[in-house]
Amino acid sequence: MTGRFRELWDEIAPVGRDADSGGYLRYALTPAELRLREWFRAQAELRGMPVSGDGNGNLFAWWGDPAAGGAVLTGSHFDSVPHGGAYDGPLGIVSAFLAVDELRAAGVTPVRPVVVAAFVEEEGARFGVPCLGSRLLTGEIDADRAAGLRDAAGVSFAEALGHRPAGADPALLGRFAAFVELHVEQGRALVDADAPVAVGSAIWPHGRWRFELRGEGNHAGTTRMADRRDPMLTFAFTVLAANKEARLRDAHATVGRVSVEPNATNAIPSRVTGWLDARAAAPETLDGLVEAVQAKAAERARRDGTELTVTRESATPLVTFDGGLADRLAGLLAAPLLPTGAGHDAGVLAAHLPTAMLFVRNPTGVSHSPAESATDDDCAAGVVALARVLEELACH
Ligand code: HGY
Ligand code: MN
Ligand code: MN
Repeated sequence: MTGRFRELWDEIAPVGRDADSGGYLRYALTPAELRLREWFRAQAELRGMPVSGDGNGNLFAWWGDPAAGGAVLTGSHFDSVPHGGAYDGPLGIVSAFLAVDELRAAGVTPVRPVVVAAFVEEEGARFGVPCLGSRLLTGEIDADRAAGLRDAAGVSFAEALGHRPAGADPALLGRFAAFVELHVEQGRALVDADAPVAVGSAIWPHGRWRFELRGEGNHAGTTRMADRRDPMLTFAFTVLAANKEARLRDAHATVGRVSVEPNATNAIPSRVTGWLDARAAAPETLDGLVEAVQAKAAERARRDGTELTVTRESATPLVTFDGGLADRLAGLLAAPLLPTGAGHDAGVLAAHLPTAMLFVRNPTGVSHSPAESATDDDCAAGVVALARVLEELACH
């Protein structure tokens, strides 16, 4: 299996890879991701698996009758964060096709369809809302709101998709009996546990908040410090407050994205916009963290004479995966159960059908970075584990 994994992996590894950073630029519905979607269709065709869409940009390759119910869905996403790792997303799709091959080679014929999915815009790196495809399929985001989301160049999701997204598809969703997403681990728990594969137990509640700070643009050289209303000052304080409040709560807070207007070395900014990514093991901890950061930012804005607007752009509640299914798969695979702070399409679908996750060991533990890694042997172990899970769920 290791050789077959490497052979298939090498087909997509160069797609969207930045030569300088070694990271990936695979934004949803851009040329790199579109090439991966074509690769998906070709792989499905090679296996005689008809591909259908849901009108939202998600793709589904069917092993079995697309009209039949009780299907077992697996797969993940192709899109990446800017200069992201190779495995976050694509590993789940490549592994799904190889797991189908594994079952067929063993002469297994499922009694219900097995479906490989590629969800669109899981990272939210282009249109700002993570898990956009799975939220559309499940009706967790309004199709008109999704249609109007715009990328940095002002292109709307509907324009990129080529049409208004279809939105919720309860009939399609109702044909799935379970969803299993295999994903590279985004941490080092499996390294510490010395295990190649784990079963997901939960996803931390998390969300994204946009902090818009407005002040008075002015000349850097002629404006006295006492006369300034500098939003960068309030923003810098907010970032430090987020860091401190997260540490006090053993939570996670990140400000990794900021935009400055006019963004000139010799001009005091008129506006600074920063995005807070906040996550915590418990909902009340997350709420307390975000409230504290907002309060500190507002208090500092008053001192700086700047104006603050905070907008929640996305939120994912605590996801506890189907306990019966997680325990059953952990027993089947003799694998540990593992919570994660990372969001996934599985976290969205978990509210709509029995859902499980498999994690594959990442020796560096690093993700959303070119340093993300996984060994071919562990990826092969992931495929074998996924094949066993699909057989367990689709053959009985
Ligand atoms: O941000 C996340 O947790 C996921 O990688 N989209
Ligand atoms: Mn990711
Ligand atoms: Mn992912």
